[in-house]
Amino acid sequence: MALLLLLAMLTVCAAVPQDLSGKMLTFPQQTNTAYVRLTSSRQDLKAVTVCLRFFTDLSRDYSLFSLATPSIANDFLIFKKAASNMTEVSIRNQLGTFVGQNYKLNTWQSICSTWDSVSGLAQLWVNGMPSIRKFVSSGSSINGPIIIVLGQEQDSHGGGFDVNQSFLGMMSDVHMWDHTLTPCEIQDYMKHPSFTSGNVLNWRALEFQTVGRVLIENKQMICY
Ligand SMILES: *[C@@H]1O[C@H](CO)[C@@H](O)[C@H](O)[C@H]1NC(C)=O
Ligand SMILES: *[C@@H]1O[C@H](CO)[C@@H](O)[C@H](O)[C@H]1NC(C)=O
Ligand SMILES: [Ca+2]
Repeated sequence: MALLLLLAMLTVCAAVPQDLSGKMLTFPQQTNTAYVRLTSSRQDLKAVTVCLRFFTDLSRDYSLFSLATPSIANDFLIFKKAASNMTEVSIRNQLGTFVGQNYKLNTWQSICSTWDSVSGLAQLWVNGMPSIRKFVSSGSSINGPIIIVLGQEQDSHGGGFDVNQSFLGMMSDVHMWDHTLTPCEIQDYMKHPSFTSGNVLNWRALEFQTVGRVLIENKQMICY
């Protein structure tokens, strides 16, 4: 009996990885309740690369990728500012601001951010264009039970959402690595479909949970 109960609980708790190749997440409504929560068993990250593609018409602030640990809400945050071409990358609650990279509305865009805890340097890539390498935070790794949220920005571990920082639009190809990708590997992600999947988050085998109105749809191709 106890074994059956345990099995039943495991079935409910363990998210089964899904292959989302060719799919996108659609966030169709501005809310502070709809989001996607990504699961990773990793608890200690000395370096990080996050890449994703998105499509939006927002010209206010919004969150693209929000990773929180219990004591640090902005442990790895990619946050687009309303000011055109300005993005913040917050790591271990330290803020790095990147400017002058070309964002476009109503088209698919690729973004990647790298960071390592030894040098403390972060770098942001937008549609193939690199930023400067900027000091953000060094000396300690991202540590603790991590919660990753797409669609909302966490002000606390798994919550504290603000409708005015929510993401509206579509997102795809979310990958995360436990090391910094080289510039060539980043360009591979941006320009070729055959890049190597993330080893922390892998869109081709993603463990996730959607909450509220978020849809998984086939990625729309543009036909001419
Ligand atoms: C954004 O960046 C691009 C390329 O760097 C530039 O052409 C464009 O004028 C910038 N937009 C604004 C509003 O500064
Ligand atoms: C969101 O922004 C709108 C428009 O600026 C404002 O009226 C509203 O109070 C904001 N909501 C929150 C929760 O901050
Ligand atoms: Ca916030």
